[in-house]
Amino acid sequence: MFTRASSAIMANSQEPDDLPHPQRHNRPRKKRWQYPVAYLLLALVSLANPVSHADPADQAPVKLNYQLLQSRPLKSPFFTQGLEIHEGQLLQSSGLYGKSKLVSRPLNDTAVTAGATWQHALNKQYFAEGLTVFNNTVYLLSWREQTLWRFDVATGKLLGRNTYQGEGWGLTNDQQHLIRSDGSDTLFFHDPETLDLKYRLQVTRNGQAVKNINELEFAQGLIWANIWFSSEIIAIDPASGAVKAVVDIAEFAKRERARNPDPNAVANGIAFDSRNKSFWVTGKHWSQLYQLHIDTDALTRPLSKGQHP
Ligand SMILES: [Ca+2]
Repeated sequence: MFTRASSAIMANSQEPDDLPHPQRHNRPRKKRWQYPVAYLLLALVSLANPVSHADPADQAPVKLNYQLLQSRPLKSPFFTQGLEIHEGQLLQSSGLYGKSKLVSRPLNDTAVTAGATWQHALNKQYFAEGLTVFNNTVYLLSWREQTLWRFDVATGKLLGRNTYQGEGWGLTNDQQHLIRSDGSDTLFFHDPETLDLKYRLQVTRNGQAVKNINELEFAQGLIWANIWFSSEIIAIDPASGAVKAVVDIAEFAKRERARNPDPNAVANGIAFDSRNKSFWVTGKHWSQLYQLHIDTDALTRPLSKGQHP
């Protein structure tokens, strides 16, 4: 079903020259030699102050509509912390101490109990968090244990582990870095091999910091993210950190809450299927996976320079 179209683009088409200039025609005319000097001074001022006149952080995000393509029951309860699709396999991690696990199974078989392609149960001292697949390796975060595991995506074989500073919430990658959230307004870009921290990116919406960033998904040149205790999914410009678009899946959150009043059963989990450009979303202890076609045509504004395609 479609949600009602609602564009939040703030039109600001009135250019300075459209404004009245009551004194424009009363100004004394400059001599011809003064113009090159004025332009030179303007150029020098611009070089000294390389600030864009159109700060993307100041622009309101676009509200994107979606179409529900299908919903699919999840028979096994997942306290979903990570969700990603790799070559038709759905990788899903589930949190909580003593219950944490990582499962890989065919995407078209989520409702069947025929079994997973492979799975791991974590030791009880670990709380599983976000995951991502890069170079045929599954990377899995832990919440406060500062441990990241690496598994072979095809077999599930443990390849190794790394440590990092801070908390692990969501994880994705841009084909160059692992991108981690920690529940704050900051995304952390790590070297996939060493896990060295390369840089941080603050996420802003209308110029204001966005906190509680949770599960992540890099798709269509943007970083899509759940916000803890919100039904809104934000789409972040990976170059500027500005929120470019918002998708609200409140109808599914309400539906799930009617089944399960647990206040912790919030929306969490975004997986992009590149084969048909659809998004699968779910939540913690949700009963369903929901496949959406998100209308990204509304993202007509050009993305920032340096952004990954
Ligand atoms: Ca994801």
